[in-house]
Amino acid sequence: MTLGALGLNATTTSVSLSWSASMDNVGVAGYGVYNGVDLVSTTAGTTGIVGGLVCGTNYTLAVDAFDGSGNSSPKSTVMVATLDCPAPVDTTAPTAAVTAPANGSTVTGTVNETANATDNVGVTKVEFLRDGVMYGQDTTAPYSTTLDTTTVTNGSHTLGARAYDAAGNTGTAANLTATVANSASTPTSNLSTNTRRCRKF
Ligand SMILES: [Ca+2]
Ligand SMILES: [Ca+2]
Repeated sequence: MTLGALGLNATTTSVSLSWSASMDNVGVAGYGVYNGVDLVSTTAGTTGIVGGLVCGTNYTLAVDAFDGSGNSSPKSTVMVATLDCPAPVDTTAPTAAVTAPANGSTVTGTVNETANATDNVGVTKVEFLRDGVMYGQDTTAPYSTTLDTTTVTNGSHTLGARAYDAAGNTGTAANLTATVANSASTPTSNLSTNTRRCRKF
């Protein structure tokens, strides 16, 4: 008994095999399908499936024919690789922390808000939040933006940050509190200085 070449079709976890009937068809009782030296299944037909395989891995599969007396043909073997494993899905959220200004600080004019952000794959964006509303963003480390505090009311405000990764996971930093204390008299004092200078001349 002899078998011809094996036809095959691989998925990520299985390989389907097909073969032509043995030339000695009259005496064939069935066929054995092997993964390496291990017999996977026997069949009277001319197709078989080897399942439970690992993606992206090479296997040596084989088929032989046997007759009713326990005689087997030489194995017809084939080397086959299962399909590449799918890319792993990133389910780990980034972490973020605001690094400036200091919690509890008093701020005036234009201030820099900076943040650290990390991710198991990569941070794609950091959004900066004032009182929970995004007011700036940065897509490259180091992460920072500027806040013009003259556009907000004097008093206590929260500053936060939210980091994103490419899979859409987000990590939100703990808010810090800063007190905005812009003085409305600042332009007046400049005028006073100018006035004094004028008097000298
Ligand atoms: Ca991630
Ligand atoms: Ca940056």
